[in-house]
Amino acid sequence: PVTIHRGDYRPPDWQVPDVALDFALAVEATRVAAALSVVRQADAPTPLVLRGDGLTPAAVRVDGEGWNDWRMDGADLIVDLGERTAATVEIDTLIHPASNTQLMGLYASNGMLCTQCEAEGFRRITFHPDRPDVLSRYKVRMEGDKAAFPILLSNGNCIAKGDGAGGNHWALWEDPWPKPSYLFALVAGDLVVNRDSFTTMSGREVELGIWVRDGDLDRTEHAMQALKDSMAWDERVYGREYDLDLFNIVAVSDFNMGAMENKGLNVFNTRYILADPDTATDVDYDGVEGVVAHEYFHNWSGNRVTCRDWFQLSLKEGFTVYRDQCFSADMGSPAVKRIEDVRLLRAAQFPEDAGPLAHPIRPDSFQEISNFYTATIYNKGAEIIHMMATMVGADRFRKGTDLYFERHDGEAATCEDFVRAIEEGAGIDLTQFRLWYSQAGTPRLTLSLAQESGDWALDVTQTVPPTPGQDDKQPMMIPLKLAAFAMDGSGAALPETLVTLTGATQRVPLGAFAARPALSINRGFSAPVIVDFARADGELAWLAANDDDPFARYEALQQLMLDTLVAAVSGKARGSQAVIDAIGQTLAGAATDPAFVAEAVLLPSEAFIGDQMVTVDPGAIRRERLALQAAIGTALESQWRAILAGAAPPATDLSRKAKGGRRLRGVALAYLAATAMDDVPALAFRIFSDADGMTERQAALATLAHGDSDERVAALDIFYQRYRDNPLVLDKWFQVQAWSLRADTVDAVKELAQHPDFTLANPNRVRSLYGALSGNQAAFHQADGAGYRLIADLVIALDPKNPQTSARMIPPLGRWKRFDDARAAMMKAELERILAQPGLSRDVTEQASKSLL
Ligand code: HT7
Ligand code: ZN
Repeated sequence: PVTIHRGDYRPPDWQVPDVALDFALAVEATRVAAALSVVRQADAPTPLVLRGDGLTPAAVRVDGEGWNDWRMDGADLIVDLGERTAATVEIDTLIHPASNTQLMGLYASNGMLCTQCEAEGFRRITFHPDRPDVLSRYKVRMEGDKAAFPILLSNGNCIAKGDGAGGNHWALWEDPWPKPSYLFALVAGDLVVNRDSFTTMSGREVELGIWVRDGDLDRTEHAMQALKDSMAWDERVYGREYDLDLFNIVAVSDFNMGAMENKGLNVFNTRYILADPDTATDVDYDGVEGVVAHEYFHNWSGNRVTCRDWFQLSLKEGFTVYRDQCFSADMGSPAVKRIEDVRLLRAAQFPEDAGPLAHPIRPDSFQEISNFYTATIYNKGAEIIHMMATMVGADRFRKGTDLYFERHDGEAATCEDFVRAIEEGAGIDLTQFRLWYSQAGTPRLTLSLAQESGDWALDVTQTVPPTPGQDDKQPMMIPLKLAAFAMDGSGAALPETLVTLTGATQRVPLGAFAARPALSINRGFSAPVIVDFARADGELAWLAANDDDPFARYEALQQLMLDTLVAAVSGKARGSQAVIDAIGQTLAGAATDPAFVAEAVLLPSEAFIGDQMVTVDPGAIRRERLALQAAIGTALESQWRAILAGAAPPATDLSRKAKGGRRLRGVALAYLAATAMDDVPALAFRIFSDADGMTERQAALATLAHGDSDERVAALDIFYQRYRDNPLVLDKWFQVQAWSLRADTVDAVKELAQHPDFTLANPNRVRSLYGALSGNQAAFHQADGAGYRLIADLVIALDPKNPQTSARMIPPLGRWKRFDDARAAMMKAELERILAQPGLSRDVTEQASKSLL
C-alpha cells in the first residue's frame, strides 16, 4: 500500500465551487448524475484529478458536450481540460447501495438509504477531488419510490419537492454553506420524526428533527433535550450560534462509528439516539448526551472551520472532544466526568501510545486514514486542548478560540492555525508546547521529595519514551497542578499551584513543613502523563480522605489499590487492610455524593494493573484482583448490604444523585458477588427481576453472568426472551456473556458467534461480542491462544465485508511485546496469518503489518 506523507501536502490544482447531484434512488442500483463546476487554481494547465472508489463513469460531459479526453488512473478519473481555467464537468455513475457492506458511501440499512462520507466515502458515490480543502456549495435532487422512501433528506434546506412518474416523488435540497465532500449526506427511507425547535441567541427559530424508524419515536426525547442543551451551551460558552434554519438527525442501525456531523443532517448510530429507562442504562443515557453534543459542536469546530488535510484530524476531533467533555461536566458532575475521561484515556490511549501503533496527535504519515480515528487523535487530542485551557484560564482561552473562529471561518485550517490563534488570542508562548503535536508517547514524570534546611522541594524528571520512528524525544511543556499538605494536623499547606515543566529535570519549591508533606500531584489530571512517585500507604490513605481536589482523592485511592494489587501479583503480598480501611472511609460519603464514591471505590481494571507491569500476567492479575475484591466484599459486607437494602432510585429519575445511587448499588453487588456468600445469586436475581430499568437490570445480569448459578441461566434466558426484538438491548445480552469472568468465556463467545441473532453485517453486534472479548484481558489472553485465534478468524472473515470494522479489532493483538514469550509468539503468529490472506484490505494490511513491528 502507498504511504501518504504530511509533508507532501500541496494545495488543490482545481477548486469546485458548486456541486449539483441528481440521484435516481433504488436500493439495488442508484443512478448518480453529478455536475461539478471547476475552477483552476494552478497557474499552468493541469488535468482534473477526480478520486473514485469502485466507480465506472457511464458518461462524461464538459460544458454540456460529450467528452472523450479522460482516462482512468487506477480507481481515479483524470479529465484533461486543456487550457481551460473553468468548466462544468458532468459525470454519470451507477452505484449499488444494497451490496455496499463497507457502510461507506451510499448504503442500505434496514431498507433505508443513507450515506457516510468521512473520511473518503464520497468517492464511492461519484468522482470528485474528495479532499477536505475543496469546499463547495451543494444542490441535491433526489427522486425515488414514494412508498419505499417517503422521507427524502439532505444537507441544508429543502427548497422544492413534488411527485414524479410511476409512484415516485422527489425533493431538492440546497446547502448555502460551502463544505468539503466528507460532510455531504443523503437519507431516504420510511422514517418518523420527533420535531422541536430552538430559538438562537439572535432570535432565529431553528426547526429540529430527530428521524427514526416507526416504533422508536418515544425513545428520542433524551437526544432532543441534549441537542437543545448543546445549542444553548455553545452559545453561552463559546458564543457560537447555529447557522441554518433546520437541524436534522437520523438514526441508523448499521453504522461504523458513533455518529457523523454532516452539515445540517447528522447521521447517528441508533445506539447514541435511542434511550428509555427500560432499555438504556445511565451510561447509555450519558453516551447519547455526549455524542449528540459532540456532533452538534462540530458545526463550528469541524464544519465552519474544517481541516486542510486528514493529518489535521485532531484539529476538529481533539477540540470537539474537549468541548463535549466540558459540556457533559457542566450538565452533571465535573469530578466524576473527569474521572471517566481519564479512565478512558488510560484504557484506550495510553496503551496505544505505548505500542506499535503509537502516533502523534498530528501524524506524519498513513496508509489508510480510517485507521487514524484513534484514541490518540480524539482523546489525547482533547487533553492537549485541555492543557492549553488550563495554562491560560477560561477567559483567555475564550479569546483564543474567538480569534480562531473569526480568522478561519469558512476555511480549511491546520493544527498550527489553532495553536497560533490561542497564542495570539490568549497571549501565551506555545513554542515548546507544539511538541505535543509532533511527539508520540506518554511522558513519564519521576518525582522525589528533597529537603533543604526545613524547606521541602519536589524534584521532577521527565522522559518521553521512544515510539515507532521517533527514537529521541525532547522535553515537553507540561502544566502540572500540585498542592502539598501537612498530615500532622497543623494545617500547613501549599495551596494549589500550577507549575509549568519545561526541562528534563526541574526542582519545584514546596515551602516549609515540619515533616514530609503529602503531595497532591497532577490535580484534576492537568496533564496526560504517567507519574512515578513512591508514596507510603498511609500518605495515600490520608490523601484519599483529605485532599481538597476530588480527582486527586480518587487518584490516591486508586494508587493505593494499584500498589496493593501489583505487589500481590508480583508475589509480594502486603495485605489488604489499608485498602479496606480507605474504602470503608470513602463509603461514609456515599449518601452525599454516591456517583463520586462509586467511581472512587472501584478497583483498577485488569488491563490497567497489567499496564504497571513489565510482563503482564493475565491469570495472576485476575486471581489477585478477585481475591482483593472478595476481601473487600467480606470486610465491608454490612456497608455493601446497607447500600443494597434500600430501594433503588426510580429508573425515570435521571438526576445526578439517582444515577450515582444506581452506580453504587452495582458496585456493591459486584463486591458481594466476589465473595463466596451463598445468597448472592439469589440477591442478584431478585435485583434483576425487580429492576424497573436497564441500569439495575444490566448490572445484576452482568454480575450473574460471571458465576455458575441456576439464576445465571434463568436471567440470561429471561433477558433474551424479553428483548430479542430490540437490537440495541440484544447487543447487551451478547456483551455481558463476552465480559464474563468465567473460565469458559472464549468457548462461549465461539458458540455465540453461531447464534442466529449474531451477524457480521452489523458493527454494533460485532463489537458487542468480539470487542467485549478483547477487552476481557484474562479471556482474550487465555494461555492456549484460543482468544487470539478467535479474533484473527473474525478479522479474516470480516475484512472482505467491512474492512474498517475489521481493522479496529487488530490493536489488541499488537500488544504482544507486553506478554510472555509463549503468548507473544501466538499473537504474532495470528498477525502473520492475517497478513497471509490474499486480497486483504488496505485497512487491515496497515494495522496488522505495523502491529508486528
Ligand atoms: N467525524 C466522525 C467520524 C466518522 C467516521 C470516520 C470513518 C468512518 C466512519 C465514520 N463515521 C463517523 C465522527 C465524529 O468524530 O464525530
Ligand atoms: Zn468528532
